[in-house]
Amino acid sequence: MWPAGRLRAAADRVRSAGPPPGPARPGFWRSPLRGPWLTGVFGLVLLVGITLVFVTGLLSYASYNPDLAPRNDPTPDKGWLGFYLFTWPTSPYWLYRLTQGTHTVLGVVLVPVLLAKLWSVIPRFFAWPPVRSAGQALERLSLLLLVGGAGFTFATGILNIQLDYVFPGSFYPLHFYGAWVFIAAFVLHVAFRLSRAVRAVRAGRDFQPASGSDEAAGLVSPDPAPPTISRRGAVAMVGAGSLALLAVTAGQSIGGWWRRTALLAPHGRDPGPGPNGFQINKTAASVGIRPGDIGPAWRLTVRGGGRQVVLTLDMLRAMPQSGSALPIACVEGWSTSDQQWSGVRLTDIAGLVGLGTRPPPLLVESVQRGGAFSSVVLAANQVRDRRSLLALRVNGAELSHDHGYPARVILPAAPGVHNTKWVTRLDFGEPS
Ligand SMILES: Nc1nc2c(c(=O)[nH]1)N[C@H]1C(S)=C(S)[C@@H](COP(=O)(O)O)O[C@H]1N2
Ligand SMILES: [Mo]
Repeated sequence: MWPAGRLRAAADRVRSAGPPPGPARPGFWRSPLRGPWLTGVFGLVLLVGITLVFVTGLLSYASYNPDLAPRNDPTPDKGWLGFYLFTWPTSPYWLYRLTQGTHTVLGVVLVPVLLAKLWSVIPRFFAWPPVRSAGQALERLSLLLLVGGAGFTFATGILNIQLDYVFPGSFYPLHFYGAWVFIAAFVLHVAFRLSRAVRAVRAGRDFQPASGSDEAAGLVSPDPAPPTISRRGAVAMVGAGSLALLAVTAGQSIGGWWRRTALLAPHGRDPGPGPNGFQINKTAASVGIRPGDIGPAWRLTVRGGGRQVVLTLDMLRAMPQSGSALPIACVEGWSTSDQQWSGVRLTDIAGLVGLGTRPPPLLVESVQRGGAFSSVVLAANQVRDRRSLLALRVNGAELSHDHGYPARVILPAAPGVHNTKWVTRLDFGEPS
C-alpha cells in the first residue's frame, strides 16, 4: 500500500512535469473552429437524431412480438430490458415501413455528424493529467462507453444493412445490448452537457471564449492556426455529407422508381421486371429449398382446436380468394411499395379447423429446414386482421419461387421476418 502522501506527491510531479510531447500538449490541436459553439451545434443535432434512432430501434424490437414465443425473440436474455414491450399493432399497414425506414436511414445519415462531433472534442480525449479526481475519472469512463458504444452500435447496424446478415455472431444481441450501453452513457452525457451546449449555441458562432476559460471546456486552441473555412462552413459541409448519404440510401425505403437512387442499397437497385419484380430477401436456392419441397407433393397442414386438415395447392386455390395491397419492409431498412397480394385469409384458414371467429396465435412453419426465419408465431391481432393472407399470388401472377411459392404469409404493419415464405404448416393455439 502506498501512503496517501506519497501518492499525492507523485501526482503533483506528473502535473508539474506537464504533458508529454504530442496530442496532450495544449498547442497540438490548432483548428480555430473548435469551441463550444461548434460542439454544441453537432451535439444538439445528435440529441434529436439519436433519440429518434433509439426510439425507432426499440419499436423495431417490439414489432417482433418477442414476448409471445421464444422463437420470435432474437435476444432471449434481455431480462428487464424488454420492460416496454407491447403487442405490435396491424394499423397503419405501413407502420413498420415507416419506423424501420426512419431507423436505418437516419442511422446512416447521422454518421457524418457523429464523426464531426468526435473531431470537435478530440483535444479533450488527451486532457492532462489523464486523471485528476475520482469524479473526473468516472466522467472519462462514461465517455469511453459513449464513444465506444456509439461506434459499436452504428457499426453493427450499418454492417447488417450492407452485408445482409453476413455477420460474426448474431446481429440482434450485439446491436441490442450495444445500444443499451450506448444509450445509458448518452443519457448521462446529455444530463451533464445539455445546458452548456444550449448556452454555447445561444451565444452564437462568433463568440469564442478564451482558451483556458471554463466555457472553452478544453476545446479552444491557445494557439489557433489561421482559418481555412468558417464555422458555419464546417457545419454546412457536414450537413452536405449527411444529405448526400440521405440521397443514396432513402430510395431503398421509399421504393418504386426511387430504388434506382439507392446506391448504397444492399440488394441491388433493380429487382427485375414482371409481377414478381420486387426485392427478394433470400432466394429459394440460398436457403436450400429443393424443387421437390414445393412441387406437386407439397401439402399445407392446418392444425388447431383439436383438429387437423391437410390441403393441396388446388384445394387452397378453390377456397375464396381475397386481395390485400401490402408492402414488405425488412429490418435492414429496405421496403417495397404496396404489392397486390391475393390468397386465402388467415381467418378463413382458421375456419377450416373451427376457429374462424376469434382465432388464437398462430405458429407458421416453412418447408425451409432450419434458419432463423423459417418459422414464427403470429399474435392473435395479426391473425384476425382481414388483410392478413396466406398469399398464393402477387400482382396478378403466381408467386415466384424466390417470393415463397406456393404459399407465403403476408401481414399488415409487420416486419419482413413475419411474412414467412414456402409455408407448409399452420398451427393455431398456444404459442411455442
Ligand atoms: N422461409 C423464410 N421466409 C422468410 C425469410 C426466410 O429467410 N425464410 N425471410 C424473411 C424476411 S427477413 C423478409 S424481409 C421477407 C422478404 O420477402 P421477399 O424475399 O419476398 O421480399 O421474407 C421473410 N420470409
Ligand atoms: Mo428481413
